[in-house]
Amino acid sequence: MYAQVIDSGGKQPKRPDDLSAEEKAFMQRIDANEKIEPKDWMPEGYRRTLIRQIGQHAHSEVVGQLPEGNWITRAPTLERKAILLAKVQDEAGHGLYLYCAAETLGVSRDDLIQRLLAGDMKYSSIFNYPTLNWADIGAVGWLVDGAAIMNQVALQRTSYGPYSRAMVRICKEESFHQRQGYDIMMKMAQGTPEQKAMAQDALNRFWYPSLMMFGPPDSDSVHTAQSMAWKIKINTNDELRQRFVDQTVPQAEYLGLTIPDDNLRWNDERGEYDFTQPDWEEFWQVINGYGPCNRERMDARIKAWDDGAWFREALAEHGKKRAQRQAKAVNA
Ligand code: BYC
Repeated sequence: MYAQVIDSGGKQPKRPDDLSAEEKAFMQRIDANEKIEPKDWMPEGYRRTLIRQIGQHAHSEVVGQLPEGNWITRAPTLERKAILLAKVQDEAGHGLYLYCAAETLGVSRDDLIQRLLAGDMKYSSIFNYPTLNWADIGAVGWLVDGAAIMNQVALQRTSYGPYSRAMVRICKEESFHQRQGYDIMMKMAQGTPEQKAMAQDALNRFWYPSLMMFGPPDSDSVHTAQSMAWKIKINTNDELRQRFVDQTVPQAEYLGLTIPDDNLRWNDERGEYDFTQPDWEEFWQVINGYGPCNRERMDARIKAWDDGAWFREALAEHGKKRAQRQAKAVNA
């Protein structure tokens, strides 16, 4: 059984009879849960899908530094500032692990970055929403990192070795990030009535954008069926979204905050929560460049790339000179 049947609006995997001998051997390895390594044969579509997903994941980590970085200078205490600084640095590190994993597929980091800056590659929709006050930093850690972990824990079992190993390390750090966000929310929720209102307002604004992080409904997902057949994705978008809701509702209750969804209720029969879907029209607008902060985020990344030009040139010159010196020493 090579291809799983999934209710996906998108591309369907090839039927077993249509696979070439190489593709059949590849699918047998996938079905046996073997990891695929960089030098192994892989279908071109598998390579392309990984470059797309890992590249977009890397970009998300790097762009994701912007909404939180915005609050480093305004953190309420020295301790909160140090914690936030460490978290934002971790995100840069996650970007680097992921760019390295993508590079094993034969694409350079520069190329991926150029594709992002040209608007040809995406990054997570969530980072196109603003962080307006300190409670938002709590909500980002709790909900955004919480959603990211839900997705990434599953991705630890992804079929491509370098991506899977990057995920193991990233997940360890993300769970610290999620807890620091929840800790901020707890302080705010137990603070003055004004602070509790700020925490509630942050939850109101970040709830639906967090649900959108898991991607469109399965019925509109272009890539899920093929990505699951290749075990690049382990779960569908809707499965992970449901898990996230089920995990987060009791956490909100513990904080004494209300999830902004009048239809949210436990469904005894299904053993999970019923909830209102996000506004999918808004999701498509945001990923197509028309969210509240898309322009600002891209301008910041373009500026960072341009400002770093002198350093990249100096590094390349230094490398050349070092190689020349080494060649001279060898020939002497
Ligand atoms: N945002 O067929 P589908 C973090 C696109 S960062 C934007 O379901 P797929 C953090 C999708 O790319 C964590 N675009 O796609 C960092 C596709 O368009 P293209 C980020 C989205 O790939 C700093 C189209 O919609 N995590 O933790 O099967 C601070 C159709 O979708 C989104 C990852 O990147 C979206 N939300 O499934 C704090 C996880 N959703 O490419 C925290 C890795 C969909 O055809 N990625 N699209 O033009 C994945 O697991 C999958 O790529 C997704 C989408 C579940 C996101």
